[in-house]
Amino acid sequence: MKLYFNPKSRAVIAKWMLDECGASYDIVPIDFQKREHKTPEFLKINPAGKLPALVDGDARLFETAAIGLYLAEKFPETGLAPLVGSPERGRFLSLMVYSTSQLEPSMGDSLMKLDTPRATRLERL
Ligand SMILES: N[C@@H](CCC(=O)N[C@@H](CS)C(=O)NCC(=O)O)C(=O)O
Repeated sequence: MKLYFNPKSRAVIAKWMLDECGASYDIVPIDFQKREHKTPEFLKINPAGKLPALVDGDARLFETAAIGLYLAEKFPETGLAPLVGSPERGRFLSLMVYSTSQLEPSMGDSLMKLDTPRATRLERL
């Protein structure tokens, strides 16, 4: 596998997941200043031109949550994801998607001192 990586990016999350899985992978350093994430070659992997991105044979992945889900399924022996069809699976999938669709934007709002609409908050995880 190849992880397209910059240490000042969400790619650290994907790297953490690869390490948790004990996966064998190579790091492809991406220099944001040189806009290496906007080259035609990289855009074939992630058309959004963002990190992280992971290549595994013919599989090309982007979005942190998608990479986490993919790796959890690729390495079932780690027990990082509840089995497909198990009752815990629904909560696992919900929280994986929530992490980047709701939680992260709210954190961004907070950092930028913007008010987060109450409807996007989970009162109890
Ligand atoms: N929702 C995406 C967000 C990806 C993202 O915004 N990545 C940032 C780094 S943390 C990036 O590549 N920014 C460079 C740019 O947008 O040009 C994910 O979770 O993978």
